[in-house]
Amino acid sequence: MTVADGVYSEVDVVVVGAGFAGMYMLHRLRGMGMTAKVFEAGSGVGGTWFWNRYPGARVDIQSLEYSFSFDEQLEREWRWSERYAPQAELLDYANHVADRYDLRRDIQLDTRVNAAHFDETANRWTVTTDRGDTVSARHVVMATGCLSVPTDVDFAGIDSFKGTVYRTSRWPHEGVDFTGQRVGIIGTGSSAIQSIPIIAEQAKQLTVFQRTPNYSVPAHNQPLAPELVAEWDANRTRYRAERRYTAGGFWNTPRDQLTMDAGPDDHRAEYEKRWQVGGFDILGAFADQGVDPNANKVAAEFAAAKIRELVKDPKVADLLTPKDYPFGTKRLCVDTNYYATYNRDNVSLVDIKATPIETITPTGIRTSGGDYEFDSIILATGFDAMTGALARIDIRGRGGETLKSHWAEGPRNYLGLMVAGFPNLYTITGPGSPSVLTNMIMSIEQHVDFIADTLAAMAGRQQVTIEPTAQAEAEWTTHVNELAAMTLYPQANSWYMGANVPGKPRVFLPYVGGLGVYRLLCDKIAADGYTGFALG
Ligand code: N01
Repeated sequence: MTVADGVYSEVDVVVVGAGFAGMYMLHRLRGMGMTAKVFEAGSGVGGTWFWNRYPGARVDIQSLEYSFSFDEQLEREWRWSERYAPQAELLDYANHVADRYDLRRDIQLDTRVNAAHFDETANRWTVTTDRGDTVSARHVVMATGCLSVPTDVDFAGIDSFKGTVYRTSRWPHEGVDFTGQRVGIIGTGSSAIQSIPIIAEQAKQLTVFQRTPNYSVPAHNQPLAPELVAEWDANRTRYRAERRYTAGGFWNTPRDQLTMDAGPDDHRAEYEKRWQVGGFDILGAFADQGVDPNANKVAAEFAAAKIRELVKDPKVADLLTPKDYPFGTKRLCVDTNYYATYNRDNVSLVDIKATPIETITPTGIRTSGGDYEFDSIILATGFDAMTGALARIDIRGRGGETLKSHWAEGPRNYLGLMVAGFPNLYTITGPGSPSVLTNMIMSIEQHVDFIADTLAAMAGRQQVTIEPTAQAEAEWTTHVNELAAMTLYPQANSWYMGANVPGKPRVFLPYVGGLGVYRLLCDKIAADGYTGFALG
């Protein structure tokens, strides 16, 4: 191997990304006495919570659960302030974890991994970065995040705009004060839905450009009551153990009852109860709402009635009501005052499905319906989800095959974790794993523990490579797709389906079987000597 202009080094494992996944991976590897190097593109740790600093950014899983569970001591010493932690607190938590476990000395910030090539003779990966590093590693763990690469939206004329263009996922660290400004925001996904109510309170005028409305439920966010925290502390071990075997890895109360076995009054009462609880609990009201179109309509009609109740102008309420995809098949948004914000005099909604954006002008946005003038434009236009970050690294496995070509028709892998022909390469919360349908931190812990335990098992048997068989990969990929096809998810043009990125294969990306089922399967595979994997 030739060393060009970088520093050449050798480690057991390279980890790409220093979000929660990369940090916990490093911690586990250290505990096993393995050497590891973490590369992180950002100038700080925290991943999602490092980048997404837009006003109102906060987690949509309750903070008590959206945190590491691997260390009782860490759980005891960290205190959350709100039911749903705001971004700044989550970033503090990430930094606390980095300091508490002395992780920083193995994390190289401001460094993007460009390539990872497998050398079949040495059974090692060569990883190169944009800073000129070249590292040889036995294993590579991609902890690159599911929603880390913004989509390449390319509005004509954007460079001509004389004001400032912001992106929710690349928000200035010093924050932005919109006081007195005319602001336009493009997009109405979770990022927009969280930021619109806050920006509306600052701006002179806020105009929302909506292509597709989203369903959103209230967060009912509030300071964490000391009694609730005490109750959590007293029962935490049991709660954590139970959640590990639930579908989502977080608190919710799914029921077995079918929609059509209940009457309209029961439907309303059940959905209302869950609307008042807030968050994702509404997805568990009836067992069939995610699979039966008629059952789903009941949920959709309840949500539409709520929008009509909350938004005074019936035309705006109608525009804000989704009509062409089932309830819950795009990621449900969790908001604070989103719908009520449209009752403000300084907020207006533009339907860009009816009057598409034609160009950005020096002074604002031109749609087919007219011109709008702005001081600032915000792009809340989403991410190239789940495969985007991996596609941007030149990953080459056996025979020089690129991951990009292996996944040309959509991701193929085993357990969402490893790819045939790419030995010792692991994708934490990769496509085909429960990932984004779950409490991400709980899924991250499960994947990291599986990887760490696998490496320990291999070391015990003097094995140096592991990779899935082509057959196991084909069967898992079929299973992931078949399960998704049993649900209503594929009916939405969502980022779950890759539908938000032109040219991306239309495949349902996460595994819908649930984290608990998935965990049992992984445990069994390991206990049976790594069924479906070839070890050498
Ligand atoms: O992105 P999105 P997001 N012209 O893809 C529109 C997580 N998250 O950043 O639907 C005009 O949901 C697009 O319109 P359409 C969460 O998992 C969590 O908001 O394609 N419009 C859509 O309205 C979430 O699901 C939290 O028709 C364009 C919007 O932009 C995921 O991240 C907070 C356009 C993009 O919505 C992504 O959310 C934030 C174009 N060319 C994010 N391109 C929490 O609550 C796109 N759009 C924890």
